[in-house]
Amino acid sequence: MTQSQGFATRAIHLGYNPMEHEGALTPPLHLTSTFSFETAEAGGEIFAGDRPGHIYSRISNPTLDLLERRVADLEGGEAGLALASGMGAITAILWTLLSPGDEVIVDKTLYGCTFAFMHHGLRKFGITITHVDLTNPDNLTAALNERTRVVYFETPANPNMRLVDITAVAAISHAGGAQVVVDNTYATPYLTKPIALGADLVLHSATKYLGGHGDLVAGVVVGRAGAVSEIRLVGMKDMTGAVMAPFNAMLILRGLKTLALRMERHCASAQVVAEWLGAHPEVANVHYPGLEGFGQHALARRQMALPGAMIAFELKGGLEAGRRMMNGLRMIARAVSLGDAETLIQHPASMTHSTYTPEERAMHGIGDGLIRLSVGLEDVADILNDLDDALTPQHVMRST
Ligand code: 4LM
Repeated sequence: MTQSQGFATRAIHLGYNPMEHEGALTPPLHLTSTFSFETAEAGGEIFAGDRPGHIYSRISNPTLDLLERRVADLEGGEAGLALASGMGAITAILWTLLSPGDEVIVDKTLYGCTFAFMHHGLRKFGITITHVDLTNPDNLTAALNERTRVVYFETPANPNMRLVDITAVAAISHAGGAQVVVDNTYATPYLTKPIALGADLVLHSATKYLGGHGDLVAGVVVGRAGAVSEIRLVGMKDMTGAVMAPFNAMLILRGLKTLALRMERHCASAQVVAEWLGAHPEVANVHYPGLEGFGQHALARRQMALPGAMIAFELKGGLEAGRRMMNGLRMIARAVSLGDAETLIQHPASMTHSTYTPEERAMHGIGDGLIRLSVGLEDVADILNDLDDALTPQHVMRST
C-alpha cells in the first residue's frame, strides 16, 4: 500500500494482506493476553528489542498493531499507539513527557475531564498548568519560558468551537523548546492533519468519529516512532496500564472504513443545520467554522478540509430556554459524547464542564446557556424538524 493512494482506500486496506491470513478479508481478532516464545533465546531477543514480536497485550497486540499503523498513516505520523480511552491517551502522553517543576501551557478551552486531569491530577505532582488564549499565537510568545515542556490544545475546542492556528503555535512552541500536543478528536485526520502543520503528537478520543458508532470507549496517539515508543513503554505500560481491548480495536478498524464517507455526510448536514440555526429567531449565536460570520472562518478554510459536524449555539432565552429546548426534543438524544450516527445534544454547564466553577466556565468562554450539537447521519430534514419542534414554544407545549 503506497502513500499515493487516497485516504478512503488507505483507511480500508493499509497494512493488511488477506493472503497472509488464510484469505480472511477481515483482519483476525487476537483475543489473547500473552504470547508464547519458540525458545528461551527467541523470547530473550524479543524482550531485548532485537527481534520483532509480541510479549504481552499490555505492551502490544497484533489487532491493535494494525489499528495503530492505520491511524498513524491517516494522520501522517510515523507510529501510533492504541489506548483504553481518550483520557488514557492524554494521561499516558503527559505522564511520559512531564516531570515535577515542568509547565504545560494549555488553551483557555479544554474538554472538561482534560481540564480536571490537569488541575486536579498533574498539579498535585508539582506540574504548573498555565492557561493562555491560543487563538492569538502572540499570547504564547509572551507566556513561554524555560520550564514550558508542552503546549497542549484542541482545535476545534470542546465545546465552544474555538480554533487554534496549528502552524503558528507550533513554530512559536518549537522556538521556545516546547513540544506541541494536539487533541484532534473534533476534526479527525480527514479534516485536519496537525503533524503536517508542525504538531509533535496528535491524540484522539477514538470513542468519537474514529469508532463512529457510539459502541466503545478508546483512544489513539500518533507521532514520531521514538516518542510513541516511549509513551507505550512508560505512560501506557508502566504508569497507566491504559491499553485498548483488542475487540475495540477491531470495531475501530471497521469504523475507519467509513470515516471519509461519514465525515462528508456529517459535515454536509452540519452546514445545513448551522445555517438554519443562524436564521432561527430564538437563537442568539451560532459557533460553526463553516459559517461566513464565524470569527475564525478564514483559519477554518485554511486548516480544515471541511468545517466539521460539531455546532455550539446560544439561545436568546439563556439557561431556561436551553433546558426547555432539550426537553422538547423527540429524536435527538440528550447525551454526552459526539461523532456517532445518532445526533446528540448536550448542555456543557450542567454536563461535561460541571467540574469547572461558574467563574472558570465564564473565563474559558463557556456561557451557561451554551448548547452543543453533534450532527449525526440521519436525514437532515428530520434533524431540522426535531430542532424546530423543540425550539418553537407552541410545539413544545403541544408535545408536553
Ligand atoms: C464529550 N468527550 O465531549 P474518552 N478529548 C476530547 C473529548 O471530547 C473527549 C476526550 C478527549 C466527551 C465525553 C463524554 C476533545 C471526550 C476524552 O471519553 O476518554 O474516550 O475521551 O462529551
